[in-house]
Amino acid sequence: MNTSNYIGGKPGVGQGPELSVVDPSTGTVIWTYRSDGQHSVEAALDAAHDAFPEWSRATPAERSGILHRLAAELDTMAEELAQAETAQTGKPIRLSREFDVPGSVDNVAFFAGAARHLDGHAAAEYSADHTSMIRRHPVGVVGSIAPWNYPLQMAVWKVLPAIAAGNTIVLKPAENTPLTTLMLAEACERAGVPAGVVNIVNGTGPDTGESLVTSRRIAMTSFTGSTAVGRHIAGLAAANGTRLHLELGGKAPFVVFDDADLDAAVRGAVAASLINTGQDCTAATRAYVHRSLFSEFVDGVAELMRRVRLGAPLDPDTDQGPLVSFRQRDRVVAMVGRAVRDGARAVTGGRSPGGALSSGAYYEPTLLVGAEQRSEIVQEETFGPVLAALPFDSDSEALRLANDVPFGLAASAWTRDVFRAQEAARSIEAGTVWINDHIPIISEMPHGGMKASGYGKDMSAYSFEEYTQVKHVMSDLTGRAA
Ligand code: TXE
Repeated sequence: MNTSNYIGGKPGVGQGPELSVVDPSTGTVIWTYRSDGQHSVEAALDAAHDAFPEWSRATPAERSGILHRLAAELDTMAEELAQAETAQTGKPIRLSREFDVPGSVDNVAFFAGAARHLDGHAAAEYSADHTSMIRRHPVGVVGSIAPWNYPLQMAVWKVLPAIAAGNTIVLKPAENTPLTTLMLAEACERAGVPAGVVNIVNGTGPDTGESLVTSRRIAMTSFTGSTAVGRHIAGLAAANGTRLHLELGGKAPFVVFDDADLDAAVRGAVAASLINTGQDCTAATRAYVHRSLFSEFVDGVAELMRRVRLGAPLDPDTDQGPLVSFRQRDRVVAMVGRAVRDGARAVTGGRSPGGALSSGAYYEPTLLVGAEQRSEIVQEETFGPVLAALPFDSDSEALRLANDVPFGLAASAWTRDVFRAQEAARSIEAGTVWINDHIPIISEMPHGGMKASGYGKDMSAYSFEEYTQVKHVMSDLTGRAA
């Protein structure tokens, strides 16, 4: 039986129910493991608590040195990681090689550097007779849950800021995509991350995930996943009194004003709606286009979408692979079906391809027009290669529609007018607003949402706000204190 967890620096094999990893391009089972649920969570928490005192007192230079070695170790494993990431998710190997793996390595390198910049403030005099020191402490043992869309990057986003700030962590990856997270744990071991600092437990959400987030032995939960599960976890964390960071879904608007560079907007919309087969919480899902450009935009996007090469994930010429699972594909099929029933029209796509690809979880790039603002396809996360285009007549209408959804993770505005761009950046309720681009994601950028997209930040130095707590130390300066 295969490795199912990584606890206290050692791989382990579970005894519980069997779970499998399926290649979504063929439906073939490529890996099985047994989950140990609560048992593995308890063992991982023991290891994380044992490791915490020493790791939290390591100097910034010591932690940073180890994390730099981790970045180098992951870099040497780049091709192996890319192959495994593609095998378990179906994403094109080109994306794994050019985005998932280098993005993860860069994120580790970023936090290796950031680990040396975690200063508090000294010598603040809040009273004439005292001096104060503001210390930053790690929060303790973190219990995190990651999703399946970017398994390695999500694991890195959870683990790195936590351990760079001196915490130890127990991480549960999504049950269908555990492979690269286990490889990350092996890389930690080889890089000299002390045993117990990074622990991985695999299993389902209701079993292993809930055992982790309801444990009184964690100080904090960081969760990335669906809004429904995020809200459930928020309730569990509140009952448990644990700190919480939530990155939930998105429904990013893509606003094209009448002075936009239309070619750039068309190319941008296709790239941003199809990134990772649309299984990206920042993907463009709603294009609001000024009525004067609408039909040209629709024609341009449809034309480029039709040219997208669907194919085997390992083929370097493939632009788009299958969705991560048949369940996810069926979800998209059902959602687009309801949209069409409610009056939308697929200008292109709107179906699974036939022929050789029919045995995989494929779905064609899809452009919808005619959807109502209040309809499900415009309001709810789709997580598939689907873009709905809607016309608007005035700037104020565009900005109102952009904000008229429950989510607020990411958005873009396309215009050559600096004042319009600034107004959009100010008005759109989203954690990230891109101007004349949509999708770049860089380690320095704070990533996180507003509204139903959650709160708190992944990546960037801002993530240390989640993973550290502030302590005030006040000293008498007079020697005359009572
Ligand atoms: O997510 P889940 P699913 C959205 C996207 C997608 C939808 C459903 O719209 O179509 O969610 O995907 C763990 N206690 N996103 O059902 O269930 C689970 O094991 C503790 C957006 O796969 O939220 C996995 O590790 N943990 C998102 C993780 O939660 C639980 C990325 C995410 O799975 C749990 C993924 C429980 N009760 C999906 N139930 C984004 N923000 O990028 C599940 N989990």
